[in-house]
Amino acid sequence: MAKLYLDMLNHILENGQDKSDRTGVGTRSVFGYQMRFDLNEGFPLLTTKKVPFSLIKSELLWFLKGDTNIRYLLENNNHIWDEWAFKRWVESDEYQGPDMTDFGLRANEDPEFNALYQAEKQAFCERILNDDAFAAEYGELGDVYGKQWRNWETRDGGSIDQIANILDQLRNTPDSRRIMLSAWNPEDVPNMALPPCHTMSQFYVQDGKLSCQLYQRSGDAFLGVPFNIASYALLTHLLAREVGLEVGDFVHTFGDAHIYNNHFDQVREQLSREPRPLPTLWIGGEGKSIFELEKDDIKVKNYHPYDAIKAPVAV
Ligand code: UFP
Repeated sequence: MAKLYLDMLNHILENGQDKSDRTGVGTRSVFGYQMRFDLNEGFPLLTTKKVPFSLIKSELLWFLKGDTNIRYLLENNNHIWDEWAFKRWVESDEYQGPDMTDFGLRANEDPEFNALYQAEKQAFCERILNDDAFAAEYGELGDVYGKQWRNWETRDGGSIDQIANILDQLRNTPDSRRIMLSAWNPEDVPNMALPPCHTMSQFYVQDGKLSCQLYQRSGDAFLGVPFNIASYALLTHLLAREVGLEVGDFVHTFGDAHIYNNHFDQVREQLSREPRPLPTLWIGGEGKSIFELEKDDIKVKNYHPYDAIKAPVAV
């Protein structure tokens, strides 16, 4: 697995073209790439640097519950979506604190501003946890994955539960070529802070094994992609368990696969490390449905990665 991922980094370094991008950082990029992980060879969590599985797990459980409020994530000590909620707060009329315009860029460039921003964001998170009305208003992210997966709005005012439909198809028509999960809702995209990166996936059953293919429109190969691989591998395991199938392959297909210009040193460090044996996935929670599982019901075992490698996030 690690080899497949390291090959992808190498491929982008060697064949990618320099490309400007929305964030202003600049990337080396290729258009179109694919990896295939056999989920029976171990759980594809990168070993050449430590990837925080607990964040991947609580985020996926949050999606599966159809929850779009960051409060659940904060209760699970997961801060990966904070900035998006914080942005809506500081841009609201109610916000009276210090000027937070362009906080992402400024925090990277100015240590003094960064301290102010971190304090302001921490106060925001505490208020989300402790104030119900505030959380209902400002913890809400709106039309993100959980909404599209479980409550896709229809023209007639109803909603579609794509995950329930997938489970239904896996049980009743496993040969179907229509077992799709879409997060890309063209009507909602213009109003989204971050249009879905994992846009669409398809499920496939052969010989009692469930495989999944993801089309990811945009992949930050160093920071985002290791998360995305583990997240969809976990989703495949959870869906398979729910309907009594084994797991097959996770096929990861990309549109724009890129390495940011300020990640090259980290990528070289990554490439110098020899992969270690993959961990395995344990799922407990006997009798609980996929929608009821909690973070303690899911664990990776025998995960012995190299140290984490820090890199700036492009926002
Ligand atoms: N990104 C990922 N995976 C994710 C996610 C974001 O790689 O799950 F949410 C990266 C891809 C890209 C940036 O570098 O975040 C999103 O920017 P854009 O919308 O311009 O593609």
